[in-house]
Order: sequence, then structure tokens, then C-alpha cells
Amino acid sequence: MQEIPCTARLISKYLSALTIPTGCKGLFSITLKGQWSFVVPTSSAIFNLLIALFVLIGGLWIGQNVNLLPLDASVNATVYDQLFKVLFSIGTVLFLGIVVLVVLSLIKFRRKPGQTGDGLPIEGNLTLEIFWTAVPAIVILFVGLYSYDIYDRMGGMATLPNNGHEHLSMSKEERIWGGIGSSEVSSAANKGLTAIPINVTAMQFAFLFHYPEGEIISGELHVPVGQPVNMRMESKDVIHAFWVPEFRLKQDVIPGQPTILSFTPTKTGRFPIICAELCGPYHGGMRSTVVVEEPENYQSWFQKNAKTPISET
Ligand SMILES: [Cu+2]
Repeated sequence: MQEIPCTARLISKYLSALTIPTGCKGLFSITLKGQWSFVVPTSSAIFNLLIALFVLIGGLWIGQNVNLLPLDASVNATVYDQLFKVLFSIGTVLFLGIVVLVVLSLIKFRRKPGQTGDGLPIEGNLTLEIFWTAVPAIVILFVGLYSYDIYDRMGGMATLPNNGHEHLSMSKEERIWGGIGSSEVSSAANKGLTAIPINVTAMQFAFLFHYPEGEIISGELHVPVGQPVNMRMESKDVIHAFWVPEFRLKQDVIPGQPTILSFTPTKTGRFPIICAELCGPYHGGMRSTVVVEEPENYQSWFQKNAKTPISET
């Protein structure tokens, strides 16, 4: 006879301790280590309702109160976080629901002592099939529509005027792809704020930031807090991606197809810029820093570095 592993024997010992007292239809009692026990009404609608409520409220509470994201440091971070909270809540409710169902089924439908026959020959359940088709369909449709709405609010669907880059001689035929935050730039323009234009060049394995207004080329991105920044990004070689987790922004940087990324930083600090597209052997080291400063500090950095002749390579 094959030897049963220790863990399996231990689990079976614990499960065999869960007994249904004779004469207690619809009840089962759990006795652990013979020290304490409790009785649960398994068939009761109230019990099922309580479990469903626990899963729903518990999942929603975790989704709304457990924060897995880093500091939010840009205008659209708060918009993104709303979507994340909704997705995390849905995910937690589903996860808890599945785990609770599996654990309850393990206890309720376990093999009883002396049971040697096969299980019931169940051939399908139309109600159940309609239920488990409809629920995911509704959830996915809601997530899709809500994500689209958030992307739209971030300015992802806005038309791409050549904000702040008028000085660049771009042909009319040139297509610019993917722009997040364009609406921020236009709403800032209405308030009399001008977006700072920055050209980003990505290459294996670095980001270069070019400030056309001061002819500055920097390996570090410096921006003032509270002012919109409009970046036009292009790659010299392969596809890279500009990602700042604290800004909740990620945009591909593609060779031959400029992409636009706009944002307004809301908190000062140094945040990591990470390449988020596998771009070669040193992809993991392709990092830079965005330094968000008070406007006066930014101005002094800008004045110090402006028009410094740096030879482009
Ligand atoms: Cu890269």
C-alpha cells in the first residue's frame, strides 16, 4: 500500500473531527482538537445569507480600505485610484466568495465514514449555468465601461493638438499616438497656466529630457509642482515605456511614432521613472528620477542649466 504523506494524514485527521451529530438534520458541528466545538446550521437560508453578506461587506471593506498603491503625486492619480479601488473591491469579493465556497464544500460534501460509492451523477444545471454566465458578463461589461470612462477622464480619448510643441516642425501627415492628460493641458490653459514642453528621448538604456525653451538636456526630469507638463516622447531604437508609479502614468515610447504624455504633479519629491517595456539585457537598469520641486526651486534649476551648450550624441 502506498504510504500517505504526513500532511494529507494530518488534514484527514482534522476533517474527520468534523462530525454531524445523528438526528441533527441540516446541522454540522465542528470539533477541533477535542477542546471546543460549535454547531453551524448548513441548510439554513439565514446562514447562507450571512455568509454572502460577510463576503460582500468584507470584500468591499478590504477593497476600499486596504491601500496597495504608492503615494499619489499627480492630478490624474486620484482618478486612477478610483478605478483601482473598484477593481480591487470586485476582485476581493470574488476571491473571498470562491475561497468560502471551496472551504464550505470541502467540509459539507466530504466523504463520510463508510461511504464507498461514487458521487451523484449530476448532468447539468441550467439555472446555475445562466447564473455563472450572466454574472461575469455583467461584471466584465461594467469594468470595461468604467475603465473607458476613467481613460476618457484622464484625457486618453482627447484629440491631440500639438500642445506646447508648435515650435517643432512636424509634418501634417505625422501621426501622434496615444496621449494621456491632454485635457489637463487644455483646462490648465483656460486657467492661464502654460504647459511646459519637454521632449523625451528613450534609448537603450536611458531616458533623456530635452527642454526646448532653455535648450537643456538632462538625464533627470525636473518639473515644478502644480504646473502641467506636456511631453513628446520618441525612441531611438526599440520600444520603451515611461512609467512613474506615483503619477499612475505609463506610456509607450516607440521608434518612429511620437507619443504624447501630459501630467500635472501635485506633490514635491523625487519619484522613480522606470522603463516598463522589456527593451534589452539592461532593461532592469533603465531608470531615472523625476524631481518635483517648488516653482522657485525649479526656476533656479532652470536658470542654472539653461542654454548650457551640451553636445548631443
Ligand atoms: Cu527601456
